[in-house]
Amino acid sequence: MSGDWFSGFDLRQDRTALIDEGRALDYGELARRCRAQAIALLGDRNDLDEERIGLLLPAGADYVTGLHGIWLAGGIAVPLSPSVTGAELDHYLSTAGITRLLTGPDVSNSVRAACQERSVALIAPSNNHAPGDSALPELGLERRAMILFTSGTTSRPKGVVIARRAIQAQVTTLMQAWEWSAEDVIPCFLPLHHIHGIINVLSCALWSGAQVHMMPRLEVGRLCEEVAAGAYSVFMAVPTVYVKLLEHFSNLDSAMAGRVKAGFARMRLNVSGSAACPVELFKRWEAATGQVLLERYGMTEIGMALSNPYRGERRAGHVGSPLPGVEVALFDEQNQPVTATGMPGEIRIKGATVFREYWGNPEATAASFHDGWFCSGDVAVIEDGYFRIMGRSSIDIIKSGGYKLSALEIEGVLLDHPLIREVAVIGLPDATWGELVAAVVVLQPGASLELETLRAWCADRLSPYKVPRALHVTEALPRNAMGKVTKPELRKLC
Ligand code: MCA
Ligand code: AMP
Repeated sequence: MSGDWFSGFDLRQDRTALIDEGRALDYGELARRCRAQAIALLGDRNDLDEERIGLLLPAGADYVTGLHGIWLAGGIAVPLSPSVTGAELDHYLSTAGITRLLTGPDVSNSVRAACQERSVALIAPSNNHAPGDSALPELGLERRAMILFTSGTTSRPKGVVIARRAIQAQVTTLMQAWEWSAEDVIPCFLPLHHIHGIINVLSCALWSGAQVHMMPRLEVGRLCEEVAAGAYSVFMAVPTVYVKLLEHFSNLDSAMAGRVKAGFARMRLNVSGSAACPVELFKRWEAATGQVLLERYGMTEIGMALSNPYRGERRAGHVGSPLPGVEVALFDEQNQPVTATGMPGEIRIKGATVFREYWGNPEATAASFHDGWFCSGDVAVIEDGYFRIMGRSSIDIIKSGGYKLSALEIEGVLLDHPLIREVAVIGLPDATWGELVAAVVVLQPGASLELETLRAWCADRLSPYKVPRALHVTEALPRNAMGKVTKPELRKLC
């Protein structure tokens, strides 16, 4: 993989790869910096031998050279959320056995403390020296390259291990299906600790020789000005971003709104994914911009699996059909393939794009596969060859603004609150965020608790997007005969 990727960087030399804070970086310079970073990481070693190196940097050139530097030196990159709290970081450091954290000078005290506690060295990007002709290791496709933490049906996030072969397969299937080319220009504002930002946006673009405009966070106003100026040809986002853009259009004067919409109309592709795109949103986006959103379906463990066609009918409310090289089928609860049209089944996936394992968790890895198929936990039907997602098999997974959150993880944290005796966390439907985190709590006798007090208490324990947005205090949680909280009933309370 490194051969393909970096020879690609070298071949393109003078073409712009990245725009970072208004500065252009060409592929030749990017390749040089990646090698310099790899050599700095290697020190006097020949190969990092899958050393886990955390990456805690905003979207920018240092992030890209850090990621590729780790890959070139034979390490495993562990990209982390810039909003990570000390407690969350401690779990990532210990689970993945991270030894060094590549980060900037303005790292928070809680991150410093968590690293100190685990003897993890904080290192700064080092990519400005001439790399010379020092040798980099020869790396095969089976080498593990990345660990991404994902929340699920367990209380703490699991580390999804992705080997070079899977990265290559994930990137190349999308390049083929969505017809990426070196002429493309894309903004990169999605977080760079998830597949959507890392693979679909950044890696597909760089592998194709395209141009990426790095944005540490979504700034809708600035983005729209650039869109109006015709900066981009491809746009990828979660449904929440399209909702926010439509809201923004309605606040612009009509001339500017017209220019922004025309900017979107001129692009060759607008993609939506990471969470269900409501049919209503699909239609509103088409009415505003003329763009028919291409909705696709993926998961941290498998990259992208299903996509509406680039050429052909893109069907609202559907996620399309299997991508090239990805096998996808529906199975019933007896593990039998579902063959009848319109019958629901669990989406299962096979192919080179699938992850290797959950780091250090063979039980969870084994439990997530059946007969070689990865079991997604998502339920779908197939209609005229188009998959339609019906829901998830677990009520404990919440999708908020494209982030996958574990109700159990949030409950575990809230239970430490001194006034909370029992808690159940659920996702409430929300037009902007898809789902919003809501906590239903039973308090200690005589206690009272306000949402804002709880949110403030959560601030240094949970990333902002996991913090409950709604709080409901109740006398007792509804439970079934087995004593298990019946979460569907809770929705009626909120
Ligand atoms: C921000 N906030 C959120 C979320 N994001 N609350 C709940 N859910 C969220 N997702 C909070 C902020 O902390 C803040 O809280 C308030 O909302 C407003 O923040 P704002 O600045 O307006 O939000 P934003 O910065 O514009 O973020 C919205 C966002 C972001 C751009 C949609 O959530 C985002 O980047 N989501 C994408 C996640 C993603 O890439 N997922 C892919 C994983 P307060 O007011 O209290 O300060 S899934 C994946 O990779 C698979 C493979 C796939 O299929 O793609
Ligand atoms: P993550 O593990 O964070 O990558 O999230 C993957 C999950 O996001 C999948 O298992 C689905 O539940 C959900 N997802 C991704 N894309 C879509 C989509 N287009 N429609 C509905 N759900 C989606």
